[in-house]
Amino acid sequence: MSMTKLKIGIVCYPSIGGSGVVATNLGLELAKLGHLVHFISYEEPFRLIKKHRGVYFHKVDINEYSLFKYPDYTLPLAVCIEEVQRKYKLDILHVHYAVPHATAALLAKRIMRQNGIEAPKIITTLHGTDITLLAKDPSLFAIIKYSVERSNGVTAVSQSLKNDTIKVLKTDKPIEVIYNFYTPSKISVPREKIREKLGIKNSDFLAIHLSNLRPVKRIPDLLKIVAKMSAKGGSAFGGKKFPKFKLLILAGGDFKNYEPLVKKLGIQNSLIVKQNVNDIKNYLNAADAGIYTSETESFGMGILETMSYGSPILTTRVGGIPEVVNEGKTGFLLKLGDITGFVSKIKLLMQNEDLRKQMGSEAKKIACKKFCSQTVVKKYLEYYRQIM
Ligand code: GMT
Repeated sequence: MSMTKLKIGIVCYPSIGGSGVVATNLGLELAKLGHLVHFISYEEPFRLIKKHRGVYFHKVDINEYSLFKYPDYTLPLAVCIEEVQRKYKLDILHVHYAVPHATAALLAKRIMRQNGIEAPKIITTLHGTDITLLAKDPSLFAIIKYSVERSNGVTAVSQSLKNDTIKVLKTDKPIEVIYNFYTPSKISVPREKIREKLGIKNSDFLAIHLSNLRPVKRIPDLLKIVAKMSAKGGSAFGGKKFPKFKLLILAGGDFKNYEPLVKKLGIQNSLIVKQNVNDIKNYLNAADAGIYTSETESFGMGILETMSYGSPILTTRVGGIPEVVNEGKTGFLLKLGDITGFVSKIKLLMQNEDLRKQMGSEAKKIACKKFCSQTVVKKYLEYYRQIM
């Protein structure tokens, strides 16, 4: 692969959703390889706080003109993209999440043509709900279809999402599948310390869930699983001398809407909720298994992050999840809403320490091989050159 250094623009949501995490980490990895990376968004992506060589940030200024009920983002984003292009002559503009990023990029390209500026190649990466939710909305369908089809290149984060896109957009646009990636970082607080801090005995079973708590994650299902696991005196084994079950939720959103259900189910003693934790890695490393009950998920970054620290995964067989979790090898895939199915698999892992350990190390191996930055960043670079 030729090593000419590229000038790459990255447009993404700076929020702590998976697409923002993937886009930011991709940019940082590209900069480490010597490419110049220009992030364009309304806020600095949260992992960019420390400065990195070859990484630049361009803030989109939004006009809060009082006449508008909703301040527009697409238009100022298009203007910002054109300004960046005029100054830095990007080779590639890689937008993450089609709405409204792909449309703003195409608008910017029209302004560039008007001003006699050579445009970058536009690559749109689909992340999930841009297709599975938003493109199904009649008020957005036509502009999403247009923007995806007019991009120079399109990628999807799973084969499942590629299939959804072809079906929902009724398109024959070529779509490249390039998975998400995650690079685990060094543990700074040992497992025992974290468990002690959480009041978890080493013999107890600590399940973990990491997400932005949006409705699609089906948190109520998660809480019903906890209720079944903590029936009969704190253990699902009739209170006999068995490990206690606890669930730790690392919340990237507000948990308070779920408090009434926690009270109703009486699971306060089996649940720990921590909001906006910074050192997620230390908590993932202290867990025994991950539980994810999503209704739909094009990939599931929380699942991959949990696997990366050696936990098997109990999750739903939806969307792209079966491409991330291997049934029986790195976790178990249950039917959506099958609470008892989840409970029986958790019990299985609680009673088989060796099985849990073996599945956990398999999960870590797959996470580091199939979804590591080296593999994925290389694929994106090959794709950039193919499109150029
Ligand atoms: O659509 C969302 O929920 C937001 C989006 C995001 O920005 O986190 O999540 C999607 O993109 C992630 C990164 O590619 C995927 O891991 C998530 O599975 C996907 N969410 C859904 O498909 C529901």
